[in-house]
Amino acid sequence: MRHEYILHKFFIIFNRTNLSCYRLLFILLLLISGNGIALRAQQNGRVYYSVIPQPRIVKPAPGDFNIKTQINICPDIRDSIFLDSIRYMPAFILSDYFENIRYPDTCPSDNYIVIRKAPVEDTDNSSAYHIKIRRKKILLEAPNEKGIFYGLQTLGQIIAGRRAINSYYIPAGDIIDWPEYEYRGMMLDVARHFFDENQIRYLIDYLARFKINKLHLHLTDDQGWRIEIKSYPELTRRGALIEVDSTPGGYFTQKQYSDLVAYARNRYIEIIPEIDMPGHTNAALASYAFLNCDNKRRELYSGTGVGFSSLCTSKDTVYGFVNRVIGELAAISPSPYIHIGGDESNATPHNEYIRFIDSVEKIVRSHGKTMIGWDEIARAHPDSGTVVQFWIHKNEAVKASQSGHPLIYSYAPYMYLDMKYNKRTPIGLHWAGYINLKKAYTKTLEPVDSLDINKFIGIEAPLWTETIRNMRDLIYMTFPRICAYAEAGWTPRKERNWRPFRIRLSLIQKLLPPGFYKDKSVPWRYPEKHKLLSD
Ligand code: TNX
Repeated sequence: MRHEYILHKFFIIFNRTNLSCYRLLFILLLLISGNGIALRAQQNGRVYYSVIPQPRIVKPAPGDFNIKTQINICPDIRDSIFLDSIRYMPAFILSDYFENIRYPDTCPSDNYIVIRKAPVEDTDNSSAYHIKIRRKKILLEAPNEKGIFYGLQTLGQIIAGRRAINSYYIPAGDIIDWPEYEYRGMMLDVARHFFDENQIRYLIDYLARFKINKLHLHLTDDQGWRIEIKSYPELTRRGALIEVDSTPGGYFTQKQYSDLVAYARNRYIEIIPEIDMPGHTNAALASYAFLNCDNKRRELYSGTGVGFSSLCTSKDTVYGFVNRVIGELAAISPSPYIHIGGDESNATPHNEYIRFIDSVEKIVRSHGKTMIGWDEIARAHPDSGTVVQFWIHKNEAVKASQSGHPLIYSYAPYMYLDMKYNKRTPIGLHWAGYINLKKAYTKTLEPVDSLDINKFIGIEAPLWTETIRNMRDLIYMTFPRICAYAEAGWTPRKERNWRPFRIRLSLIQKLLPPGFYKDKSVPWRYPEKHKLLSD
């Protein structure tokens, strides 16, 4: 740690001065010490670049790149389809930092970013990128558009961090990066309180900055059905009317849903839809009488209880309903996954539950999708490709991992975004404990009991919205914890380090949405204290 601060201070002084003799001295020092300084910077250099999630490999190099108000972008790409899809990415991601982004026909001799389609050494990961920051240029290489997107997000954070301390220099170096896990998600419950497409777009923009790549939407629950199903119009005509506390609800038309999927996709985020069943279905039971065993429509529900509702799992017509719902959803959702919930079905007899999950799994597969379910589904006999989302039941999760299922880590005591930060948090629940930023950062992906962490395809942080009423609440509970989860999902364990994470977070705090929670463990005034006087 000490080295890190000293090195950081050194760079600040180094960057502040334009005296070339100091620079000469620095280069001399480098030469004398061989790789000494560079290596130390690498070992202790987690704040060398202010990036969240922390990149896998960072190698400092001598010198620095001077950020001016204008930048030249020079794509070095022959593949015209590739070129078309990345041409406007730099402006889209870097426009906050440059008054003027130019695309000159011939590249100038300094102050430019070259973007190149090229493999990244030592990996064939489809999200990989390599950034080389040198005195006169920055080179960004990736084998595909997604890698370029991630590289530009990284570059944006680096610049934001330098700006935060008033520096217009980026220390030179190499960043070679790709994610540890393919699945890095957040879940939003739009059933208890509805969030519309514009609100979700706003959220997506911030999630993309931290390389989150899945957004799971919990579309149905006791309090509301939020997705148009053309075969069953009552589901939204009646089932979407209200939310918790009887405030007006809402839903997505299929068109709105598809537009949202496309918006997310442009930011390399996949939307995964969930229709929760056989429990958590009061909104459906209140819309169609035939879904109930007694053929009586239920009243709409605006409370926050769980475990009281169930589809009538013994009726053939109910399976016909599920088939048409999943069919319509599969048709508008490009994600390979459909989430069927399966949690807290306390009102479904055990044997019926097993039969139901096994049947629904076949239905999902018949529509060409892979099923995801909450960990209770491991009590049934789903296909080994079915994904089990571990939220609380350790035995079920262990059973799932032993029978070869891929798992998603969402363990409630470490990862639930609806858990309060501490006793004084005005909103949220605390049934799984309090989750401050440090716990979110250090505990996520810790083995629980005998669970084999190698079976996990990634992580997902769920935000249940019983007490989350609006965007302000959503931002307050999600940020900055989602940054900790993003890092758990992307950065290899040995590169994850709580103390420098706090400083990186502080340096890029401007990239968080206004209204985020200022967790006491973060030195939020770090940039002010380290602000350079000149530059
Ligand atoms: C448990 S997590 C639930 C949700 C609640 C949440 C509140 C899960 C699969 N089920 O229905 O909203 O707790 O934290």
